[in-house]
Amino acid sequence: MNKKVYFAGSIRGGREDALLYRDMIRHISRTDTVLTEQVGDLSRSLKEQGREGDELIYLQDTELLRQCDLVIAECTRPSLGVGYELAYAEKLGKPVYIFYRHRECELSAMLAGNRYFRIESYDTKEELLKKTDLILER
Ligand code: 6K6
Repeated sequence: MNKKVYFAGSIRGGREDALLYRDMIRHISRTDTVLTEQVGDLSRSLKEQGREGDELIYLQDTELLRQCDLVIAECTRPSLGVGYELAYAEKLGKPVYIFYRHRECELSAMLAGNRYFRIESYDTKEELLKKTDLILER
């Protein structure tokens, strides 16, 4: 089924995993629609856009959260924006799937302790993509 996926990943929290986000977005896009392709865009500037630019991002992303069927987040790199999006999605009752590399980070207790979230750890990109396929019922 063609699902509308809100993919969340760190931007100002740090771009170390941006290539991985791009590959995940490409993988999901083979059968489903990713509403947030910019998260995997390596060419975009991270600089503040000013209050108005940031307000547009906030308004657009919260609207996309209302539109999506589910949220998939990669949370190895901690990000205030991603944490906010996950709580927002929970309030909207959207299914939320969280991935992280357990060898590289200690997931926040505010995520790990919340049974609403479906949390999966992984080691390799191949494992991550296989687990993503299961979520998308491929
Ligand atoms: C820069 C790089 C790619 O896009 C940009 C422009 N900025 C943003 N555009 C769209 N969504 C954004 C932007 N900055 C943050 N977000 C949202 O917050 C995304 O949906 C991410 O999942 C999350 C990242 O938050 P931070 O706190 O790491 O920036």
